[in-house]
Amino acid sequence: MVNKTLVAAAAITLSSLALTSCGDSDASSGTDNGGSGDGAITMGFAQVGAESGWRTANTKSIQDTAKAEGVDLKFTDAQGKQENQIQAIRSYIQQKVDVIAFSPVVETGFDAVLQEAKAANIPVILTDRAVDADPSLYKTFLGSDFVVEGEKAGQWLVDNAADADANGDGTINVVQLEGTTGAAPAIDRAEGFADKIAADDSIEVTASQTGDFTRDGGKQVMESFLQSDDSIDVVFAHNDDMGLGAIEAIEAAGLEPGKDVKIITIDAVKDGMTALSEGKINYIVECNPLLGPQLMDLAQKVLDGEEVPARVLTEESAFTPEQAAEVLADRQY
Ligand code: GZL
Ligand code: ZN
Repeated sequence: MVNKTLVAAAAITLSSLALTSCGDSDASSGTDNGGSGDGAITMGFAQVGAESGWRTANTKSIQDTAKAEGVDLKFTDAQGKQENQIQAIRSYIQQKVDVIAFSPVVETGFDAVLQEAKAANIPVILTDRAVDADPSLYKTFLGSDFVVEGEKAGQWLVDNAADADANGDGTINVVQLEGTTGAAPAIDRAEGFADKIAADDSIEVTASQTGDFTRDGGKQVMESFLQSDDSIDVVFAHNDDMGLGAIEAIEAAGLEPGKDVKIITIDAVKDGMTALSEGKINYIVECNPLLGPQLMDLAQKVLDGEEVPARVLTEESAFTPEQAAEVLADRQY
């Protein structure tokens, strides 16, 4: 049986961290592996936060699928803080869940807690973002290829360079709104984008700063870019939310987003696709957040002792304004 005092102490510590947790947090109901005792899988999921439309859609997919498939899901929102994610994973180890899954807020600093999970014989599944850690510490990594996403964004700009020089000064002046510093999507999308635009030396990233994947962050950084540079042609935002914030700043500066300043973003959430269909964004590279079904399927296979691929890629596309208008109605997120 799980040691109730220990679990109670862990639960108190976690709640004092103002972590939001839902699902059945009463581990004492379980068998000695912390499971719900009726053979269902008990999964501990440590989520990054609720920073963007993508993240909330990702959370919904995981929670809805767990419910539909009878997985006993313990869920925490780390509010963007790595120490909260590590605490949550430690609490799942103490609760002896069957499997742990999480999306690492940043790439580094998870080795120790992954070692602890391995020592406790609890398999770990990475979803969405990667870690810089020994791959033997997790069973598989389910998520997008962020470098390819950055390459798709860069390639679109190279293919559309002719009308990207809005101010006609012969250079295509790009400002970049980066995702969370140290996060795999921020690092990889910047890398992929830079690789592709290198093909055209009239395209130059003249400023680049993190907006932390939030709408407000994108707006504030774009305001500062506009104050210091009146020749911006293109904004490359690592996610729709920062692109939507940039639109607010561009309009406040009396400029027309999508025309005076071209905008390229990544995610393809509903609000982004709506702005794209209105021509305020020029191109969106999709990053699929609906990882719930694949995650629960992988967890079942891992617990059945089946071999799973070390890397499972998600299917995703990219959209122009015309294409967005066609698909907007039946988008799931
Ligand atoms: C990408 C995901 C990123 C999204 C952002 O898979 O990690 O984090 O692009 C989200 O919207 O905040
Ligand atoms: Zn120009």
